[in-house]
Amino acid sequence: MSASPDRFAGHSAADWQARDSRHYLHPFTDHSDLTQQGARIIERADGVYIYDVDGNQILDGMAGLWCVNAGYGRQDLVDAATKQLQQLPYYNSFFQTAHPPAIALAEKIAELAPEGFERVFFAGSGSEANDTNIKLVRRYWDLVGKPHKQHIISRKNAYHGSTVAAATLGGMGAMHEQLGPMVNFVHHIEQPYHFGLGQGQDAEAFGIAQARLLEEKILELGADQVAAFIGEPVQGAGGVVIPPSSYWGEIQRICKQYDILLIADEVITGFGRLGEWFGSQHLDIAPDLITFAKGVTSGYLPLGGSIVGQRIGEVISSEGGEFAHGYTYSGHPAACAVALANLDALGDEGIIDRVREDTAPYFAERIGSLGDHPLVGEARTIGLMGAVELVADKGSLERFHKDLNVGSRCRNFCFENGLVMRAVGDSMIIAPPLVITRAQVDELVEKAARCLDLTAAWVASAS
Ligand code: PXG
Repeated sequence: MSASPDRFAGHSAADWQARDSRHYLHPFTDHSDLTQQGARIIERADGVYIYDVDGNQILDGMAGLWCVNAGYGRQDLVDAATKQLQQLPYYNSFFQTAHPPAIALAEKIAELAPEGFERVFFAGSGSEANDTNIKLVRRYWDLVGKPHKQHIISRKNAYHGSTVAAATLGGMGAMHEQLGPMVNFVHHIEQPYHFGLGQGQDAEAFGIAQARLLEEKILELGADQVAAFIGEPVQGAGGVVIPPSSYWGEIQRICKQYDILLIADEVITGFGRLGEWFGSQHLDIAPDLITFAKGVTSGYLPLGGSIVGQRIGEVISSEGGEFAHGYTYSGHPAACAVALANLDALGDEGIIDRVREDTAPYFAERIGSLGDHPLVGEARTIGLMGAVELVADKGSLERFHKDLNVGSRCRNFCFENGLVMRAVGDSMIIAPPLVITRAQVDELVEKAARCLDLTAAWVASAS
């Protein structure tokens, strides 16, 4: 084989931007903006830093898209993929076949998951995993003779993915508008967002009240019609909504009382983000299904899936014949091999332990200090997830007018100053790779503070 020239080297940012805007339809992107402004072309990465095609170093405060838990540039993950691609690049698990990487990964995930989770169904993404969950739940209720239990309750601003069913499960208004007539079995209740919805109320009482909205919805629909409740332990894309500590206990009481299955969507909170393998362990949640993706491979290759608890797992695997569901890439061998290497790294190198014992408390203290900034109404964290709420008036906590797009401005200042911080409206979101050090947390917070100053100056000049 002759060595091929590096087809990606030697092109300018302007060249990539022109080719990009001609041919590449991006996810969640306004293409007229893209054509005008040009995409930011990211070329390489190492540790917690990404580098654009002009060589600028940017601290990745979002771990890619909440996924690069073990950090960039890990040769062991690359080696695991290479070795598996050489040995068996693809085979499926349909029709009574299997291969070692998928079997070993299912076993490993069962070992790490909370007690009672013994089985794993693989998908290619979090969206596909949540589609799988809908079918698992349906199948379960059919097999136990309660086929009318079909409705699923979710929450506003939840993010459960982008396929038609997963977007329907999610509670993103802008996505629903483009879906048109919605799949009609999903219902959304308000979220436990204390800063946004519970100002002036005792947080724990607010948590109970928001959980009771589930009970109200179940009673409205009829418990015999409701299959499941789905929730992210901590809502991520919806703005790092950390529920009051009363919330999940009450949700679980309600699920139990009305015999409703509980799905914990751990696509973001799984694999160490909260300092435990799963967010359910950190928040004391006992779900029936756990959705995972992202951090399982630290994003090096695409992989997702559902971890199936005993109640559903025993029925699905012992009754009713074939479960008519699966994806070509369910349990892709290279993705599974990378996941195994990644989980070894997260565990054996003490990365998750360090989050729990050291970096998360430090992150809480340092991000918390941004709460003193005149533009900030609240700065909150859990594990290595954080949100900084931008407000027009620090005294009354009044928000900015939506059309000012203050959050997007702040995000742009961040990018220009070497930091990725995402904007959800006017909530600035942070979720760095789990390997971030204290010194890098300092760097992140210093850059964020500078960008808050720049944003405040821009607001003053705009008003
Ligand atoms: N569940 C949760 C909780 C997620 O955060 C998905 C499911 C879907 O996963 P896939 O692999 O199908 O994308 C996600 C994905 C953002 C953002 O802007 C968040 C996600 C994806 C894209 C953007 O915060 N989360």
